[in-house]
Amino acid sequence: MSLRHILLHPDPRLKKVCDPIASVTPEIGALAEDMLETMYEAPGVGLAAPQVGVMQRLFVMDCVKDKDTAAKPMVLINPEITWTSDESNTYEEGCLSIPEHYAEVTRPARVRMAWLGLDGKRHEEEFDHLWATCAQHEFDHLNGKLFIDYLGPIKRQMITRKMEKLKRERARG
Ligand code: K2U
Ligand code: ZN
Repeated sequence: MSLRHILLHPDPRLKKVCDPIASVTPEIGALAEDMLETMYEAPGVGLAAPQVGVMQRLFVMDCVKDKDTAAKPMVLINPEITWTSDESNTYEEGCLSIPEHYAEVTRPARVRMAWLGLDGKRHEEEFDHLWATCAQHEFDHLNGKLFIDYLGPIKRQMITRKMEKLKRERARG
């Protein structure tokens, strides 16, 4: 297992539509393992493959936050949204590719997703609460969409300008 570098916005790779995964290979398994390790270390509750520079349709998530509850790491390959609730939920979202910026995003409160598991089988599950928000946030990443894309142009541009400054400062070391 190894930690992967998380790309920071703005980066053209974070705006691309990712490619489907043809088969669950040992390399995909290793990538998923690295992504889970990177997510827990960040820390975060989700991470999508394009955030670590892999332009393939895979994300991981574990939204268990209670330390007395067993972790529930999930790996979703070629995920599809099969149903969304009419009810909405507004959550103050962040993103590991846009650190220290948060904004309210409204999404369907519940969502059903179908995906290919590391076991090679098809899975389908309904998510609610933070799981639903996270799953939709990660699914957006696979289509090159960031949570700031739901904001107005002024706020989105302000965040982008601040991230450009942060990247310039980090590049100077
Ligand atoms: O995709 C990512 O950048 C991972 C996000 C996923 C996420 C964003 C918003 C709401 C839920 C999940 C990271 O986990 S951001 C850190 C974080 C941690 C706990 C709750 C919300 C955000
Ligand atoms: Zn994100």
